[in-house]
Amino acid sequence: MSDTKKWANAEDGSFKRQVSSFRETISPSHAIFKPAKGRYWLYVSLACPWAHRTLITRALKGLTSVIGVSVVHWNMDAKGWRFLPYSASSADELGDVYSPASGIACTPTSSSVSSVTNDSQRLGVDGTIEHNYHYNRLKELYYKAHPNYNARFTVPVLWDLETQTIVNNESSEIIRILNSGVFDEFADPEKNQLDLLPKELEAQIDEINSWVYNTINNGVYKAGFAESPQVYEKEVSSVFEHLQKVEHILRINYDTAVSKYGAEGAVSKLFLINEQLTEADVRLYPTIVRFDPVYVQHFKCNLSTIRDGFPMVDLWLRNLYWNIPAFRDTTNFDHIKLHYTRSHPRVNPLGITPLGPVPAILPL
Ligand SMILES: N[C@@H](CCC(=O)N[C@@H](CS)C(=O)NCC(=O)O)C(=O)O
Repeated sequence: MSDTKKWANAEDGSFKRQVSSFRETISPSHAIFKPAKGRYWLYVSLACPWAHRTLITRALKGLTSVIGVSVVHWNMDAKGWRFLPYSASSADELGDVYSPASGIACTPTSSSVSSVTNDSQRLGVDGTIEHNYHYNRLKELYYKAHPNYNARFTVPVLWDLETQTIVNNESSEIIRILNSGVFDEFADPEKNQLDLLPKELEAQIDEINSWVYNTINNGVYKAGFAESPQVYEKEVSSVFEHLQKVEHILRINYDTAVSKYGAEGAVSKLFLINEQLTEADVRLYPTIVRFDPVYVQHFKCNLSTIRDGFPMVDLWLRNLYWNIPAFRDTTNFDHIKLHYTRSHPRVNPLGITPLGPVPAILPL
């Protein structure tokens, strides 16, 4: 739904996120959902930070040829997410469903983004068709899975093509399924060794995820959708307080890495935990990469930009984006900017998309 009123608690003006409904897993011992190549499908928005986690994890784990992807149009209108219309000619240009972002090029923002209209239908640019049933709307998949479904029609969706239902629509669980190793035998052998959630770091990762989710990932939404100045001020202060906490963690890790590898070598070792890429980085990145292009102005998180106020967070961001293809190849600044600025009429009634920042992300 594009109307943010539906999200908010009317009494105190604060934003409450709905709990996801489909919570199954995939494993060899599961009665229904067994691992297999080509059996599962992801439905995502390139704008949505929760869906972005799943695309990054799929690419990092070498699963792009195992799980296909369809991408919704960036504009979420009053009826929710939609796909590009199917036609015989669109079928000839299906796009590469096994690429990191389903064949949609992920480049820095195009300068003409502000003049793109909400009904733009550029196949493989504004989105893809729905490849499996040629549906027009994401909600049709939810109704196919559950004819009486009565909650929100959210992305990401992990779909089972065999039983034609939703396995899971909670991104934090989808990324754990993808990381769990159940698809390793089908994965790109160069990537299937990576474990984003090593047992010995699990408690530390969970601890970071918990405050990062509440105060940063969801914090920017609580600030941006607040319906009273008091709630807004409380939430935006908390966002920046916790960005400072991230800055502090990364500063310590960076100084340690500099003492071992020198200033240049340290950059590629910069992660939230030790010198290791983990789920904690994957879950923080989608929010930070959207921060300067969108959250600063659209959600009024403007006490500072990342690039001006948080040098370590910015360096961490640029390392992930420029040095690890799974992050860059799934980051589409056009979808990110167009989606937020055109899909929240209560926040931005005229739907004018700001031109900056230029560039959307600084070079390394
Ligand atoms: N808990 C879900 C949240 C997903 C979510 O809120 N997705 C938003 C896009 S960023 C959505 O699809 N909203 C559609 C709607 O609420 O109508 C997850 O992390 O997977």
